Amino acid sequence: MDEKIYLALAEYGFKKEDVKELAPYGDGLINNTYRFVVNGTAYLMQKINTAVFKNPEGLMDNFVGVTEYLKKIIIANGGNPERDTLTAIKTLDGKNLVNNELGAYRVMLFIDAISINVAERAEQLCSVGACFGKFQNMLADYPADTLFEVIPDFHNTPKRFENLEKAIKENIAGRLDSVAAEVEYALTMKNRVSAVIDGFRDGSVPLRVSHNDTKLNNVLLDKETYEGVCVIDLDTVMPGSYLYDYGDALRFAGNNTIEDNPDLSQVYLDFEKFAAFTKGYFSEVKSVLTEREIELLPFAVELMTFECGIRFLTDYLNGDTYFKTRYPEHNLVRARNQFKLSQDIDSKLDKMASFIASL
Ligand code: ADP
Ligand code: GN1
Ligand code: MG
Repeated sequence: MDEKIYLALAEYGFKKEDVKELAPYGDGLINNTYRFVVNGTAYLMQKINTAVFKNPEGLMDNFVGVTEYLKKIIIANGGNPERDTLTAIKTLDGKNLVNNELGAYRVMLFIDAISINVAERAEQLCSVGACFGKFQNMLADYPADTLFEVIPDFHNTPKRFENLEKAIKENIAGRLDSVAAEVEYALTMKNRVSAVIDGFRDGSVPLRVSHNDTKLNNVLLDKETYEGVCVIDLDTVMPGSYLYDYGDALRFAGNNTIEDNPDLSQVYLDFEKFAAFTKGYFSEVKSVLTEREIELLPFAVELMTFECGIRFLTDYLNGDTYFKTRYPEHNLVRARNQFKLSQDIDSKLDKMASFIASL
């Protein structure tokens, strides 16, 4: 194990000889996560990816601000504040992270629950949808102006589109010739990418505190019941839109398969999964959504899927500098998968809207 991790752990008062079972954990695409045990208590240490998160102090201020706010609500509702949300551990000198020549590291309590990448049964997603809906509910009155904007324009799809156009023009990694079909499809979407941003501008879509990274593996599930326990990976909590969270969640959990399956015949929106998630989600947020938000829900799923596709494609063209990859074509495989999915969603928009209306 990297000696730097032990040095960072020492800043928390954890001596190397007391640290047991230290091993990499989880499969996020951004941070490096390790689980370890000290005196019978399990923790996670994360090395924060500072190429992505340029201000880890601001990020951790958000993390602590949001989790302390959530804990108050959880306690008031009779929940468990150390299981129903994350808990950051402070360093010996009272800081929320270690940030020095070793890198940026945080430690939090390990929650004894699991995360999955594909739901085996559609019904499991009802509780996941409710978990995300509840998260939005609990943060509805959070003072948004105190949140540091961790990654500006994170879900500004027109900006993401500009980044793709720049990557096409620059062709840094010399891969443009191999992605002609993907680029052709992406360009056909140009005039549809501003739906949410336009809503912010004309006031029909409210700016809300949102999570912004609502992948299925960013929610912990009870090991036995598969009920949603809590929403994790709070790095991107920022002012945004509920449409981002709903759309991104279904981009990932609504897919019949994982986001990097190269077999495109398996990639499609599983309508049962969509319906189960939406039902759970609606049970929590139905009364707070505006008419325009409800109207845009189906398209938000397509938009977030397309956006993720162009982010993978952009990273492929730029030489794989953002997302973790395990093989050279990994980002391209992901982009193709997301594009197949967004096209499939496009063909189901009416059916999705009818289902939402039925709720
Ligand atoms: P990334 O930004 O790289 O996705 P995450 O914060 O999502 O990092 O963590 C990666 C994985 O580690 C999660 O998908 C989840 O499986 C697991 N995980 C994260 N935090 C906890 C926690 N407090 N308790 C248990 N598991 C966790
Ligand atoms: C990243 O951090 P992780 O693995 O939960 C990314 C998301 C993408 C996702 C695609 C900060 O999520 O925006 O949708 O990969 N997070 C960041 O799998 O860029
Ligand atoms: Mg994650």
